Amino acid sequence: MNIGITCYPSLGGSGVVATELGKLLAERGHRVHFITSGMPFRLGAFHPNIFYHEVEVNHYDVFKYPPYDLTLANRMAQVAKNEKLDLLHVHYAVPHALCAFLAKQMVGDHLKIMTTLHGTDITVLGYDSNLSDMIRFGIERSDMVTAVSSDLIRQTRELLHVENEIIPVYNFVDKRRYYPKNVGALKKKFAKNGEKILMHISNFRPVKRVPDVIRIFSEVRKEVPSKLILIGEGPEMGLVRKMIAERDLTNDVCFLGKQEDVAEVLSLADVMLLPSAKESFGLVALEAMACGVPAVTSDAGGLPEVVLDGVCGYLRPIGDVEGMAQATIRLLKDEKLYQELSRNSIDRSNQTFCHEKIASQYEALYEQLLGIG
Ligand code: GMT
Repeated sequence: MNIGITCYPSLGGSGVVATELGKLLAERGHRVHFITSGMPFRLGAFHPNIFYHEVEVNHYDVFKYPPYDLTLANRMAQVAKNEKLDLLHVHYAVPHALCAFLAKQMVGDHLKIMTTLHGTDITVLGYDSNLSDMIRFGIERSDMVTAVSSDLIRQTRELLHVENEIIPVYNFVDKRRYYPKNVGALKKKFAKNGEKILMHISNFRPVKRVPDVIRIFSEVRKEVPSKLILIGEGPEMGLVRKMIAERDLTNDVCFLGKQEDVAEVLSLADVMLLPSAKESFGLVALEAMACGVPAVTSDAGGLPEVVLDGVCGYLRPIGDVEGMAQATIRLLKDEKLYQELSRNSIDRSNQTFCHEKIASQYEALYEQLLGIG
């Protein structure tokens, strides 16, 4: 198949999933065309079946706002014609589903559109009355719609009253790159006295509740000698640094900033913390699980579909700092329990969220969309 993929190319779960899926499809012999505003950051090495078509927005004086959406739609139509695309798979409803619809109007009905909903396109933007009708329209005009968890489907229906079918397709992790790595020597650099390591990775937006991470860590270290590694950057970083200083935690917290390849650092962690207020899936929890790192998370959104409580981590209500701290302490103090949850985490990520399995699921849906196979 000739497949066009559009996503946000910067750091973020939806871009990661779109890029990794494109790479898997290319490995399977499909020709994959990324149509994006920048090179997707996980694209990596050259592959003969992967093509990159940049969307360049011109800044004419007459425009107060650069017309990115129209330029993207035009580029999608151009690539669809020149490369004889069978379908456009767009990740994130706004503006991508709308741009794809416009491109389809330009090239003809044979171009099929699959839209994958990732979360904030619904759970945040869906509340914005300036956008909600447009998001619903984009979803309804797609030929096929998938979402990364059942909870996201529920929320899409509740919030936007969308009636067309939405198919659940979970996110995945590539077990050839995400597995427990031997990082003993590196671990000593962060925890030279053998302290346990808690980790949090996000875009530091309010929705991630990073201040809760600091509160949880503050409780845990009273009982278990431990360090905290924070990965990512974002608007709450100032507040987080202030909380760390106020609590006299500066020497126990390490900031690694934005990291392009977290597969290399995840094995440093003993526990992954993700206390989010909203999380349609929680890709970072899955990536940690694949490396044998149990996750302690909130029970927001799709997280209960990823992390099974008491099996491969612990889920506590949003804002239950004490509950998440106690669960972490329990896990870190009981080696037998820890090993069991770590093993279960690897098994679950390999079975339910295996890259091969999910790539085949998308491939089968493309074939259904195109009426082949
Ligand atoms: O987590 C974010 O804020 C980034 C966002 C994105 O669009 O990249 O992530 C969303 O999509 C990821 C991939 O499907 C999911 O794993 C995240 O749970 C989801 N984020 C939210 O729902 C807040």
